[in-house]
Amino acid sequence: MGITDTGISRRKFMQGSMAVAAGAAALSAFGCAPNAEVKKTDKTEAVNPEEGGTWVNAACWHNCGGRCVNKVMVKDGAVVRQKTDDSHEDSPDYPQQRGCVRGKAQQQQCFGADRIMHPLKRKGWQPGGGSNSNGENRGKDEWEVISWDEAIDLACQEIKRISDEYGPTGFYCKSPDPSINVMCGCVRGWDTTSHGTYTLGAEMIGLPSCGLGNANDRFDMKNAEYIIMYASNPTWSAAGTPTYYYIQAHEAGAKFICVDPLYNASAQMLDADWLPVRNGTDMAFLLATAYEMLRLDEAEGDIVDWDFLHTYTVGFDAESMPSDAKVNENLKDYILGTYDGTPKTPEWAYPICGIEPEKITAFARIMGKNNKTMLLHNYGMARCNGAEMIPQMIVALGAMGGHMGKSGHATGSAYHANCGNAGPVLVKAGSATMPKTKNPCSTGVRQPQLYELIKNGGGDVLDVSNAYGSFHEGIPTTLGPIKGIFHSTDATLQTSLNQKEGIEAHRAVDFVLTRAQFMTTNARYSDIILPVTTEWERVGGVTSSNREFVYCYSQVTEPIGEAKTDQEIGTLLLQGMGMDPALAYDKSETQQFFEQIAGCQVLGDDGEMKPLVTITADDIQKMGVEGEAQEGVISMDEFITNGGYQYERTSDDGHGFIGWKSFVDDPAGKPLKSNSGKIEIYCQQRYDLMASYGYPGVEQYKPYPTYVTPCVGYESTFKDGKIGGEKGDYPFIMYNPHYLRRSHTVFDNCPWLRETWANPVFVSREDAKAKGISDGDTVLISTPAGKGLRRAAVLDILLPGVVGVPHGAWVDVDEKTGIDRAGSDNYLIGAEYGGFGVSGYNNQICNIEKYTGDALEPDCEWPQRIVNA
Ligand SMILES: Nc1nc2c(c(=O)[nH]1)N[C@H]1C(S)=C(S)[C@@H](COP(=O)(O)OP(=O)(O)OC[C@H]3O[C@@H](n4cnc5c(=O)[nH]c(N)nc54)[C@H](O)[C@@H]3O)O[C@H]1N2
Ligand SMILES: Nc1nc2c(c(=O)[nH]1)N[C@H]1C(S)=C(S)[C@@H](COP(=O)(O)OP(=O)(O)OC[C@H]3O[C@@H](n4cnc5c(=O)[nH]c(N)nc54)[C@H](O)[C@@H]3O)O[C@H]1N2
Ligand code: SF4
Ligand SMILES: [Mo]
Repeated sequence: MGITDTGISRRKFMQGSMAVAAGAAALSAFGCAPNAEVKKTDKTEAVNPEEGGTWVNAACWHNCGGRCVNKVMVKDGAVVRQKTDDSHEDSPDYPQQRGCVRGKAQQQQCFGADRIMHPLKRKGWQPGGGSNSNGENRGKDEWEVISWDEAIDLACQEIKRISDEYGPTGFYCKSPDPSINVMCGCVRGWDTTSHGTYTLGAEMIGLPSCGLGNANDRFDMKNAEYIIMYASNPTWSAAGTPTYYYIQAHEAGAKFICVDPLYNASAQMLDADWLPVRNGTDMAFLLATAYEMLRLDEAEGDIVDWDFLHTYTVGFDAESMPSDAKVNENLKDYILGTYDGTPKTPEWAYPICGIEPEKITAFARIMGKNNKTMLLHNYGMARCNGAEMIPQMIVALGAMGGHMGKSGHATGSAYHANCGNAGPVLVKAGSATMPKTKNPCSTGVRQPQLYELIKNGGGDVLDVSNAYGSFHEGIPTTLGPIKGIFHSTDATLQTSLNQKEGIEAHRAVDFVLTRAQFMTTNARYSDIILPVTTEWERVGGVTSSNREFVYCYSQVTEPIGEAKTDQEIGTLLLQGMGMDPALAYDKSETQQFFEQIAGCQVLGDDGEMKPLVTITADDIQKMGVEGEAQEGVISMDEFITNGGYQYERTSDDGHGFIGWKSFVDDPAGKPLKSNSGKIEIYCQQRYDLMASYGYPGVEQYKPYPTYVTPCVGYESTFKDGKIGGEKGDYPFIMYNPHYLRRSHTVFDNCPWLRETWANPVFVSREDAKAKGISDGDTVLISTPAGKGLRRAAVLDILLPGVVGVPHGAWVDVDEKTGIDRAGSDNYLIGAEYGGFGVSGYNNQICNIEKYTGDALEPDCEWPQRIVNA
C-alpha cells in the first residue's frame, strides 16, 4: 500500500456531520447545536464494520504522556472501528504498546462535529489597527466564513502594517513557527512549565537537562525493595505502557510508597503506603527526612552512606565544600540548625507539610543505605512557588542513601512516555532536514508577565532565556508596543498562567491570528481563524515513543472541510507577504515523511546505531520522493503496515540501564556537567545566575536547599502569613492534576470523554462537610485572580485543606458575572512569582463555597461549539 493512496475518499459520515453543522450555521456564539445532533457524528454502530474496511495506523500526536499504537478501520472514508496494538502477543518482556481512553476517542477529534472547516473572521474586526479592531469584542462577536484568499490577504495586510511600524517586537507568539520567524519575528514567552524548577539550570547541579533520564530501566525496577512514587501518577499522566511496568515490579515484591496530596490512581493500583503531603511544602518534608536519617545514623548506624556523599557530591557537609563556594555554609549544618537555631526535625516539619513525625521517621529508615530503594519523582512538587531548591534536595536525599548507580537503587525522574523505563534509545525516529529559520527578535519574556506588558504598551524587561530553553545572564531590554498576537501550535491563552489578564491583553491588541481545529480558547479570542488539519489528514509521520518503540502512522482521511496543514498555511502566508516560502519549507510533506522513515535508527549487535528501514529504489519511486536505497532490518512496507518498530526485549539482553552508573563507576573519567564534576548539593553557579535576575524574594535563598516561605503558598492561607494562626479569605491550597480526560486542553471538547470523565473540583470529605458541600453540588472556587464553577467530587483520598482543579478545561466566562463556568485552572491563577521565577501551578490559594446561583449541568450535556458549515 502506498502512503497516500489508502483509497480513502471523502468520508460518508462527514456529510452527515456537515449537515448537522449547516443546520446550526447561525455563525454566532457556540452552543447553537443541541447535543442530540452532536451524537449523529457517532456512526460506529450504523455501519457493518466487518466488511470491506482497511486498518490504518492512525496518529496519536498530543503531549499526553504516552505514544501508543492506535489503529482505525476506515471504510468508505469513515472510521468504523478503532483498536490498539495487536501486532504481536503481549508479554511483560515484550509488551504491546497499548493506548488509553483518549486514543480510543481520537476519531471524535478528527471528525468532530465542532471542527472548524473554513477560515473565519470576527465580524467586528477590520484591519488598520486602533478602533478598527474593536478589540473589546473579542470573545463576544459573531463569526463569518471567509475564503482562504480573503483570510490570507487580510492577515498579510495587517502583519505588514504592524511589521513596518513596530518591527519584530510588534508581535508576540509563545513559540513561533518557521513562517513567523521568516515573516516578521516576534517576542517569545518562557515559563517553567513541565519540569517546574528543574527547567532552571539542572545541569549546573550535575543532573541531566530538566532532570530527565537518571532512573533505571523497567527490568531493574523488579530488583527494588522500595519504590517511592514522589508526586507521581503515571496511570493518569503517562498512560500507555508505564503502569504495566510498575505492576511487574509490584508483582516481583517491591513495596510502593506514594508522597502526594492525593492517594492517586497509581498508588491505589500498586497498593502503596501513602504519605499525604501538602502541596508546595515538600521541602519541609525532605529536610526532616534528612534530619531523621542523620539522627538514626548517629544512634543506630548504617543509614547514611558517607562514602557515597564524600566521593560523589559537594556541599553536604563542611568537609565537602565545592571550591567555588562563596558562602561557608552547608546542608548538614543547616539541617541540624547550626545557622538559624532551628533543627529541621519531623516536629518542625509537621505543621508545614502535614505528615506526622513518626511517618517521617519510617520514611527516613526506608531511605537508608541498606535498603534497595528507588526514589522516583515526577514534577508536581517542582511546579510550585518556592520550589526552586527541590532538585538539589531530592538528589541530596538519594545520595545520603547511596541510591545511585546500582541495581535496585535509583534517584531520578519517571516522566511521560519514558516513565519507569529510563535508558538510551534502542530505536529512534528519523527527522527531515528543514531550513533553519531565525527569529529576528531574541527577547523572551516570563510568560505570566507578558500580558501586563501588552496592556501597558510595552516596557522594560530582563531577557534571561534563549529560544532553546536555557538561561543566560539577564539582558535589560525595553520593548515597545505589541500589536499582533499569533497562535500557531500552542494553546497559550488556555495553558498559561494569568488567563484573566491574558484575555484583557488579547482585547488590547490590533490583531490576533490563530490556527485552530476547534473553537479553542485561543481561537475564541482571535480575529482570524485559519482551519488547520489534524495529523489524521496528513501524509503520515514517524515519532519516537519510549526507548523501545517508534511509531509510524499513515493518513486516515482527506482534509476535513477546507482545513490545510501547518506547512500549507505557512506557505500561503509567506506568499501573501511576497516572500519565498522555501525560506521556511523547502520540501514536500511526503518528502519529509520519507526522510523520517529513512532516518530511523536501531541499535545493532555491534552496539552502534544503524538504519532501521530497508528502502529499495522501487519504494522511492512509488512514494515519488528523492532518496537513496538503504539496508535496514525491516522493509518499508512492513514498517508502514505494522505501524513502526518495537525492539524486542528480554531481561538478559544486555540493554538494561542503571542511572548514574557511568559516573559512579568512574567519577574522575566520567564527570558530571557541573563545575565540580560532582553532584552539587551546594551549587554556586546555579545560585549566582538565578539570583542575578533579582526577582522578588530571592534574598531568602541560599546556594543549598533551605526552607523558604513561598510568595504564594500554604503560609498565605493564614491571615497573618503564619502557619497555625487564623485562616484568611483563601484558606485552601489549589493544585492542578494533569487529567485523563484531556491532554492539556486537547480532547476537552470530545463528547465521549466528557461523558466518561466528568471535570469536577476535587474536595476532601472533611472540607466538604465543613462547607456544607455534597457530591455533585456546584462549587464556587475563588482566588485572588478569578472565580470559577465546578461540580464537587468529594474524596476520601485527598488531604484536607487541598482542592484539586484539573488542568486544561476551556474557559467559558460569563461576561455578566466574570465567573468561568468551565473550571479553567489558569483563570484562577495570577502572575505572582518570586525566587528564581518558578511558576506556581500547584500551590495557589483559594476558597470554596457552595454556589448559590444556578447549578451547573454536567459538561457532557453542554452543547458543542459549532460555528461554521
Ligand atoms: N495551571 C496550569 N497550567 C499548566 C499546567 C498545569 O499543570 N497547571 N501544565 C503546563 C504544562 S506541563 C504544559 S506542557 C503546558 C501545555 O501547554 P500547550 O502546549 O499550550 O497545551 P496543548 O493543549 O497541548 O496545546 C496544543 C494545541 O495545539 C493544537 N494542535 C493540535 N494539533 C495541531 C497541529 O497539527 N497544528 C496546529 N497548528 N495545532 C495543533 C491543539 O488543538 C491545542 O490547541 O500547559 C501548562 N499549563
Ligand atoms: N492525562 C494526562 N496526561 C498527561 C498530560 C495531561 O495533560 N493529561 N500532560 C503531560 C505533560 S506535558 C506533563 S508535563 C506530565 C505531567 O505529569 P505529572 O507531573 O505526573 O502530573 P501531575 O498530575 O501534575 O502530578 C503528578 C502527581 O503529583 C501530585 N502533586 C501535585 N502537586 C504536588 C506537590 O506539591 N507535592 C507532591 N509531593 N505531589 C504533588 C499530584 O497529586 C499528582 O498525583 O503529564 C503528561 N501526561
Ligand atoms: S497515551 Fe497518548 S498516545 Fe497513547 S493512546 Fe493515550 S492519547 Fe494516544
Ligand atoms: Mo508538560
